Amino acid sequence: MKKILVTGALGQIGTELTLALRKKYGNENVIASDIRHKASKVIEETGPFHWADVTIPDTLKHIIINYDVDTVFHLAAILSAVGEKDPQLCWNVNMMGTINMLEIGVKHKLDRIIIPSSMAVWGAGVPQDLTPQDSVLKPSTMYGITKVAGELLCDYYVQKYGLDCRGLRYPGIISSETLPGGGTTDYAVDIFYSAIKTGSYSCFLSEETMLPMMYMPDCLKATIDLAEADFANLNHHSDFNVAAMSFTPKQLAESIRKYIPSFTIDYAPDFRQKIADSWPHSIDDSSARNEWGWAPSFDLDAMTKDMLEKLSAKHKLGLI
Ligand code: NAD
Ligand code: AKB
Repeated sequence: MKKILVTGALGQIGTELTLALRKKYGNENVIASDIRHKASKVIEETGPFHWADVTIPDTLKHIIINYDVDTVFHLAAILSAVGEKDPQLCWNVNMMGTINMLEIGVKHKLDRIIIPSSMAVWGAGVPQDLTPQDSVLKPSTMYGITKVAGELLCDYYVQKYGLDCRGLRYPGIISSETLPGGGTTDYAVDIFYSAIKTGSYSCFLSEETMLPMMYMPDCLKATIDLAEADFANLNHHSDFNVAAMSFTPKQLAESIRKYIPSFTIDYAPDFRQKIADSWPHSIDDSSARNEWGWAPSFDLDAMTKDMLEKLSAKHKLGLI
């Protein structure tokens, strides 16, 4: 990994992944790209940023040729809640973006491409507790459908063209730097901003909705560790289950109350409840642990403490 392109680099994960990769591989060696024209100050100040639409392959090829890119982290996507509001957009960005990236990978002989998947690949027909690695994939959302098809496409390109393509099924990601982009697990980020700013939160999922989640430092570690793993040791490629913790909105509120005792929460479930109900409660990630040594560091209370400290500091500075 000498020259790296990150697509969707202004998103929740892309922003922090770009910064982590720049720290590790050198600022000039990590090119950020997104369909949004204006990058955040920190992304623009620390390295190259280019506009690119993943549905238009020439915009990607241009960067790959100019910078002699050998590795791509393909993060541009439309997430579950936005995807249910505009299924065609979700299909177009997620599927065209993925196949364009894979085709470029073959034609430009890229060393490797990392394409995240999601726990949204699951739906009916699997155990919701400790959902296994190799299982029935029958999602009920357009987003989930694109994630299943994306995994299958990656595995096809591995087998047919020998392309090195890897991916992992993230649970809901919680972070303090960039707001999430329109998913069903966004409540678990929003709740912290509300706790700091107003001391109360109205949750769009019901209090007992148990979902797998992961704190951003673990997400970055998982992504970079998988990207750096020896391909020869991997039996799976595009679909590694990864897990860190599972909790309900009620349990998250209780964790926040350990630090802000007056915090209050109420529940007003909306269309996202149905999506959440179709996803696992917890995930079996033993293949990731065995094949590339995955192990998370943050549990619920450790994450809550860190999120509240980071957001309180930003709030005092008037940044949120
Ligand atoms: P996000 O919505 O925060 O960011 C996605 C980025 O893609 C945005 O900055 C957006 O501007 C950009 N984008 C949209 N359409 C584009 C296009 N046509 N061309 C180029 N860029 C475009 O998403 P995220 O949370 O950072 O997710 C990154 C990846 O991780 C996605 O594949 C997502 O499915 C996966 N994932 C995320 C989570 C999570 O909780 N954040 C969980 C599971 C999987
Ligand atoms: C979403 O809620 O859509 C994402 C995901 C789990 O893929 N956070």
